[in-house]
Amino acid sequence: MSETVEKKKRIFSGIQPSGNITIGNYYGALKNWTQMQDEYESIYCVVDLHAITVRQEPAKLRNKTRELVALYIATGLDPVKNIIYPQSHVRQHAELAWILGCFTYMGELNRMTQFKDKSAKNESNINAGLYTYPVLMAADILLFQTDVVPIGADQKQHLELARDIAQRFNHTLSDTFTIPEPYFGKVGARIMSLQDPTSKMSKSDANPNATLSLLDEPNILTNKIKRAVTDSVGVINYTNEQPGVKNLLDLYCCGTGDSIEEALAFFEGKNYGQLKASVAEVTVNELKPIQDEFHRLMKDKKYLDDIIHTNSERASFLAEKTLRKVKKKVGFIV
Ligand code: ATP
Ligand code: LTN
Repeated sequence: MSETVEKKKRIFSGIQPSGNITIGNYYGALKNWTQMQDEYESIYCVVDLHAITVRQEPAKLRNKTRELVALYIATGLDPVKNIIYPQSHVRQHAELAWILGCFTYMGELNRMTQFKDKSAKNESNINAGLYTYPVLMAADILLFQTDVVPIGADQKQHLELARDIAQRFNHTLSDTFTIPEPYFGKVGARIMSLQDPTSKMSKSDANPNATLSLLDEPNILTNKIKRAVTDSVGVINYTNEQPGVKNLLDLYCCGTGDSIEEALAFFEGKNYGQLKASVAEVTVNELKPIQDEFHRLMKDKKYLDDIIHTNSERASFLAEKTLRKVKKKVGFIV
């Protein structure tokens, strides 16, 4: 009897090596990735081409890129089962981005809220790369015929644009790209700043107390959580009127795997101090093993460089298949 082996669906996602990875990046993206790696064929990229849309110090960028590869592995992503690599090692990203840029309207890019936010923060360097950033992101995704893209809620608009570009290309020049679907985790899709819980926790935040870095020492994590902004209500509710408390409950549930209802029942009658102590304990327990593994991996530069080179070649091989097809469709001699 013949057995049909179902082909695994493909995942692609990425994080910029542009600062200290936060617990928002972890719960919003990385942790979901580790939970999806058995079910999907997964490609995880360190998007260094995206990172230079904001000025970076070259030596720091190089270190951060290697560190992020190590962090991907330390959080539990298997570098043999999955493809883990830096974006700049696979030139097809930039090549496809140029072609897709010719299938993207300025009107669409003008509507991107991340561009508006980032240009407000970088007034002296509103460069064309920052503007066309979403086209490069579309190229990342479409290059691998990706089915599913696990991201935080802030990337929803970019993913919708990637779908529109793919559909436009397919309609104009016949079916070429798989249309990707977003995947958002149940909790943790939007972890907020500890100091301003109405804005998202961001690794480029200038205030270190606003973010929990994945590599913060346990006592630093605990102190930052203790200092998190709450409110004067004094009762632990999960509501938009109490964004600080809501964020702490999200952090608690991301760490324990509890539902919000379970957490609310657990904290009933307790005060904010107790909530913060529990969040700190859960966070330290979650991050400590990752930190230990990260520090171990960072000592083995050869291992990391081998992973980077082997995986970049694997990614390049897959990317070239799509790029060749695209070049043929647009009328280049291939
Ligand atoms: P930057 O501040 O440099 O723009 P960032 O912290 O927003 O960085 P990215 O590299 O842009 O991080 O995002 C990597 C992944 O982490 C994306 O999938 C993004 O949606 C997710 N992510 C970022 N911040 C959060 C957050 N606060 N909560 C949940 N997910 C997040
Ligand atoms: N734009 C994303 C990072 C990113 C990405 C991607 C995510 C670049 N390319 C492709 C998913 C798929 C961000 O800023 N978080």
